[in-house]
Amino acid sequence: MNTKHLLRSFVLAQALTLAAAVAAQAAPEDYTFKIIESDLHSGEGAIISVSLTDMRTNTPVADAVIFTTRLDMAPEGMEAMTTPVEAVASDIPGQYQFKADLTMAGNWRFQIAAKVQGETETVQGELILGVQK
Ligand SMILES: [Cu+2]
Repeated sequence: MNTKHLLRSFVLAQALTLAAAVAAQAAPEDYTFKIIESDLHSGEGAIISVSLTDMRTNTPVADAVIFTTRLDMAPEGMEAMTTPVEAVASDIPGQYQFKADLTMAGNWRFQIAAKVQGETETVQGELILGVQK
């Protein structure tokens, strides 16, 4: 093997390493939000528990920074009917809790946007909460 050949295989190896690194990088689709507590009733101060999971490894994602939430009744044709959402501390890694006044029974849409460590893009979730009387 001459020097030219050696250099060429070195460059190729570098390119392959780079391609592997890019493929291993996380994408927002790798994460999923899910409702934990499904027995929700209308009223003040309802607690909504949500889990965030890395689907590649099926592990909970702790320390995500939730920076936007919106809770409205869009599934019932009442998109303008919103209610404020307050983040509440959670002791369980990968679980996020929120407090809201669910002023009406029916289906609510909960939108979440989060920053996850190591993920440059925003991770977004849209969940439907079935709220009973
Ligand atoms: Cu409503």
